[in-house]
Amino acid sequence: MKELFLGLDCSTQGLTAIIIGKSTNEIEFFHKLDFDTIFPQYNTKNGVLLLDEKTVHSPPLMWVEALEAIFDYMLNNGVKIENIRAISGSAQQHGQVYLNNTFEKKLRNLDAMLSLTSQLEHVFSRETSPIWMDSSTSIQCEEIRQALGGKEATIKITGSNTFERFSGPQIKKFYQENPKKYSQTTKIHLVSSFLASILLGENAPIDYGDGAGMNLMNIQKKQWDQRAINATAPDLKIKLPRLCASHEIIGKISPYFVKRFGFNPDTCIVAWSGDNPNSLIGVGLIEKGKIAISLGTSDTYFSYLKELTLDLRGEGHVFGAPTGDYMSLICYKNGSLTREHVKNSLGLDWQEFSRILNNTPPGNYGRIMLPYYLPEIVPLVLNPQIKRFGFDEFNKEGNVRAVIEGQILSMKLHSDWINEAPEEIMVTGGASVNDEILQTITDIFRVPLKKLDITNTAALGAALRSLYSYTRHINEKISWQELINAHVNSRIVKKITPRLQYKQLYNDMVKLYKKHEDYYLKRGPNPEPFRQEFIRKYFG
Ligand code: ADP
Ligand code: XUL
Repeated sequence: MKELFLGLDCSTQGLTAIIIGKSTNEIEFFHKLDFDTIFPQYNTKNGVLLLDEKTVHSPPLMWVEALEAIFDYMLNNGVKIENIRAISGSAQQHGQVYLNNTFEKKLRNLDAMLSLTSQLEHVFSRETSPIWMDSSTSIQCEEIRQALGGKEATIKITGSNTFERFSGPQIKKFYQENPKKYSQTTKIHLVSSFLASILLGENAPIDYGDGAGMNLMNIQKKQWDQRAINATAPDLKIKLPRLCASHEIIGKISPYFVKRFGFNPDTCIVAWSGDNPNSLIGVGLIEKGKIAISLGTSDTYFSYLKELTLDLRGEGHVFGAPTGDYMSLICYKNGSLTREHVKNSLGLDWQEFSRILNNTPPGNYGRIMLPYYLPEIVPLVLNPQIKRFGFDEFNKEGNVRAVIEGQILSMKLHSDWINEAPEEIMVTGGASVNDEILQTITDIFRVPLKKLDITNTAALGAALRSLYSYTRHINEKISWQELINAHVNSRIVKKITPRLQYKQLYNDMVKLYKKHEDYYLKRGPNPEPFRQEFIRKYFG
């Protein structure tokens, strides 16, 4: 009998399941449900409800329905569900789920003859959940930051400056705008701990990885910080689940799943975490020297930290890593959806997009794009607009290369606080299938880049975390290194190396990009003379 380990990933656009075995490195099962396609009744686009430009929510009941649907799919597609020994999960970070006083009772008394969705329909004290794409809480960010003693103090306490999408400012806004509904809320979960609770049949804890994305957890002590809680909303402490280590087995699977889908009653549920901490494991970052870039709905740049290293400038974050250490992260909202917008507005498919990228020269004849199609997190841009310098929106060649170079130059520019120069970059996420985009990343960062044969490393990381915790549980310890060698390093299928002839060009272009950013965002000097000089030097 093959023992199986399940990792789930509830991302912005879909729910993915990956099953791995203990002794082989095969992926035993993979399936992804796309929210918009499978559940049109929730009216989401790319998994979200755009309530206005700054207010972005998702329906939490859709996540419940997706969980149910993926288990149905597994049941109908020959997965030996009874052999699954442990389950862990991953979810988009920061989003909150607001629950009323019926939630836990419902979870404890689920009827296996009825659907999860019908039984959990009325457990929400807020029907939609603000997610990481929401940028509507600048006022609350300022209020919390002031109450905690300013930016630096906030970073030292919580690991990050206050950010619009972080759970604390979002909770504060809900309390200020809907005090009655806030008082009817008995639990506030993250997406990760909410889904873990359903599997567990009771309120699940929040792990140190996802908890650090709330502006509520003390990053040194890994406990809820009373000052941050006081700065956020009254009676908040009792509404929050407890915090736990990411490797904790938080209990056995709820009887509902045993009866309805045939799980073994001893199936262990391992704490869920955020998609980025899960991906840290899924791409094998358990030591210094490597970084990862994830090109999913968001683009993220992250690395493993042995010691707590804060970004006092305030653009980056520090989260708990699944290994018990830390990780650094920078998140860009203008990731895949912005690339898609440019592609679609030019009437291209991905193949044509890649061909154009391949046929246009690095440096793009000095064309610069500030790619703010959506409000941006880093640098902070609340009123988005794509800015083009030296070309217009109809120029196919110009736009394709400019959006990719703009995104990557910005990433290079804003990641220099992580002062360790990486030796290699692991890439992951949906857009990492695109080798032309990857070539631009390696050229700009001047570091070799590796990718795996799968793009959902958050789900793989969750599956690995379930295996890791289970083996500790049965006293059969496997180290992280052994697991990563077997399940991650063996999946590396491609290495792309930088073209050194573009070293000086991209050195100059990062500086040129910064001048354009400063001009647009900080009223810096007109960058046009510098752009002309760049054109003369490289394309004259
Ligand atoms: P998430 O996990 O955040 O839901 P994924 O990591 O699955 O998202 O990435 C989905 C994105 O991948 C899509 O929005 C799409 O833009 C992008 N994508 C898919 N194929 C390509 C491609 N060939 N080139 C560039 N981007 C792609
Ligand atoms: C990280 C972030 C996003 C989400 C969605 O801080 O906001 O990466 O986790 O994937």
